[in-house]
Amino acid sequence: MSQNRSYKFCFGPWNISEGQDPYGPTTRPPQSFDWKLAKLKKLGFDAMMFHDDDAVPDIDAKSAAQVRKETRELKKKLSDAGVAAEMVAPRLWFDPRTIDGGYTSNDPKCRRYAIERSLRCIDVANQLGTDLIVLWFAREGSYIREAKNARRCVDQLVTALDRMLAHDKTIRLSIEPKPNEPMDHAYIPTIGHALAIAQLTRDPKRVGCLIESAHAILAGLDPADEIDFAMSFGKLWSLHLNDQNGLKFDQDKPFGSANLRVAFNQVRALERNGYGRHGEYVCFDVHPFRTTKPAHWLAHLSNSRRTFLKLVKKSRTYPEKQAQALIADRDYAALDQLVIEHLLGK
Ligand code: GLO
Ligand code: MG
Repeated sequence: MSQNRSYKFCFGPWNISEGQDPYGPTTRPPQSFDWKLAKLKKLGFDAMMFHDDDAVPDIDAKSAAQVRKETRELKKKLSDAGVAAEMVAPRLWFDPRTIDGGYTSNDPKCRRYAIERSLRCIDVANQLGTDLIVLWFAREGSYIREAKNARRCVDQLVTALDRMLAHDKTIRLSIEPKPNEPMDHAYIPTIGHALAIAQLTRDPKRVGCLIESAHAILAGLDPADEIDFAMSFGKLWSLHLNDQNGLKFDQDKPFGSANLRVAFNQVRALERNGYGRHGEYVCFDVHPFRTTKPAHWLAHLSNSRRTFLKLVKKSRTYPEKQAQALIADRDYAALDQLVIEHLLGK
């Protein structure tokens, strides 16, 4: 049904990262935004994702007029390069006012800051020509259960979502769930939670989700099932494909790097649901390994795209008839082997 569809690809400036981890400094020198933009196009990508402060560095220190001016300049740069802005996300996890959470901080002044910053982020998105706001609720959770009232936090999240929906009548909010890291437990850990909280807002139709493969795996879930679930609601508006080797720190490995079969099943789920038909992008939220030399540090992006396209082919050449016969016969051992041999190739 979706045989001739092609996909549009995307990554963010933070995906060309410098190798810092909690135990050591950077291992590669920083690159300029212009360099990243030029590389994006060369690698066959179509759009860029933005945090609000990727678009306007040091956004909190700037006046509304200055933010508008810098956004206008960025928009021109993107148009000249033929690159779209896929989304803008408020980065609510760096500022001292978000130490105890953004929308769910126990301090009302800090909650106010988080909302005001999010409204500014919406203005930036408007100017960049995207109606998509991505909300990764980095610090909306707790380190210890007793520190916050989880019931009140749900109300606070709804209040924040409602303020954003009221600020702009066309904007869509795409929630990116993650069960942990940096928090011990996050309040919106899965797609089920994201779609459920959407129903509590003033305009549920404009609140959807973004699935990141690694985040689903960290929640002990299968990302392909998360895709099918979200797409049953028509609410998968963006996607962060990557990979994750079990329940560890968030690894953001290249797509298919840890488990090719799990990656294959994600591609099959996207294919059967027609992901991309409404202009959605395939984004890779991947990072280079810390050991990567500057000369090779775009490989994780081009490799992820390459693996994705190869898996699209695998999905379109999957021996469906044979598989259906085995399913009808309940011969799942043979079905299992059919999948393995299909992935291994000739
Ligand atoms: C971290 C998230 C993060 C978000 C990004 C966009 O685990 O995946 O990279 O995707 O900040 O909001
Ligand atoms: Mg992500």
